[in-house]
Amino acid sequence: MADYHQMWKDLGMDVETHDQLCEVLPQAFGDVYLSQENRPEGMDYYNFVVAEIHGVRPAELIEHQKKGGKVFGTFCVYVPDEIVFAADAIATGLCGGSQFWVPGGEKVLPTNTCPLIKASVGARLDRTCPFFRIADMYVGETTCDGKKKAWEILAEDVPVHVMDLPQMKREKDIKAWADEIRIFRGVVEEMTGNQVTAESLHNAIVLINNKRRALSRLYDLRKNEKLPISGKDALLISQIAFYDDPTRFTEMTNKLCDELDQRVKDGVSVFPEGTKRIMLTGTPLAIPNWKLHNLVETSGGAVVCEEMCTGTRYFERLVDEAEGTVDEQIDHLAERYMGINCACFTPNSARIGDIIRLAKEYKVDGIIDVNLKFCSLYDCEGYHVEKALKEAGIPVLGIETDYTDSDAQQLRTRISAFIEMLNS
Ligand code: BJ8
Repeated sequence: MADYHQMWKDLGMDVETHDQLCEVLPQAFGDVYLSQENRPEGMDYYNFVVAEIHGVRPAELIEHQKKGGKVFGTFCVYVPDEIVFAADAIATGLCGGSQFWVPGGEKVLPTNTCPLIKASVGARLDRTCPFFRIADMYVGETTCDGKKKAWEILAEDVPVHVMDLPQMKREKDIKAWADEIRIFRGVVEEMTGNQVTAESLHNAIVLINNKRRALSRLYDLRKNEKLPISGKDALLISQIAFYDDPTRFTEMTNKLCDELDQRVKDGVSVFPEGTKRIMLTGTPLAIPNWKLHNLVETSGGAVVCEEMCTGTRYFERLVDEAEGTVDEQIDHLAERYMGINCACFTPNSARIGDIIRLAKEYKVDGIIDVNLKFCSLYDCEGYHVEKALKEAGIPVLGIETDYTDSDAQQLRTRISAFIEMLNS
């Protein structure tokens, strides 16, 4: 990575502690990613993004701010990036996926809080992530209890706007979410000094839909019997989608998909024939959480799909691109976003339908139901997920884990046994 120390100092970061993270990340990335054989050439771009993860994109965001632009940090796939981009601002994902930030979060949160929340709070309070320093405003939501309380803690340190997400999906809830988006529009307009117009919102909807189209194309390629790309690489792309420039990301992902199309035509696969096809479902895997994919793909399996927010929940279904008033377009946004099936909703039976549909589409042999430790929403929903999968005759393995490596060996044993069972 180039030298960004001055930029980090200017951001008020704890550069010394941050250096420790910079030291371990390349090794971890090399072990998990660069050791793979026959990777598509198009992955070079994403390798570069990771190598420069706290450099290139943060520098772009700072450049944008120097020109008077604003940056909004988000933590959930219900927050509509379209509103932010329509006001000439930039949205960037902020979810923390590393154990490195967890102890910082534990200084202010109970230990039995989900690691995603602890890492996100720790990254801000310990001043060890440039993205968390750069964002002018954080946008939270009322999805789970831990997050709701985390916003209150973060708000002591940085401006936070919280969107009130309904927890049911009746007609009135969709209307309520549209109203929340209208309030969010006002907040973004005030913060940026820019108007969200019918034209700018339409352009932003097309911009983000194009990103969804590219991801959808990538995932479709994973439906092939011969897999042109590993699950690990697909996960990395999904993770990068949250903070890369959307236009460039779409272009690079489509370019990669062109290469993968050719691989499919040539019958190239990155896994030996007969490798068991595994789908992951459950809580999101924020960057740099590659633990489970790495375990599966070094235990004789291939991850072919993620029914997760770092997966299909992020890109499935497009926002209606019909031109109209800002109000009409906000209604379209509410419709699309309320179609995401997170465990914070009750009932959430549509998610079960999604999992079974995806299992068929991706020709899945077995499913791993993943729960981040202390996420009671997905943990409790696991009852219905696993029951439905058993009824559908789809083998399932339920696991709970966190960001540490302490359970890696035990998980490897269980995952290997599961894959072996699928083979027998
Ligand atoms: S739409 S999954 S991104 S809330 S933080 S709920 S893991 S205890 S991240 Fe999420 Fe939006 Fe839902 Fe997706 Fe559980 Fe942890 Fe809460 Fe979490």
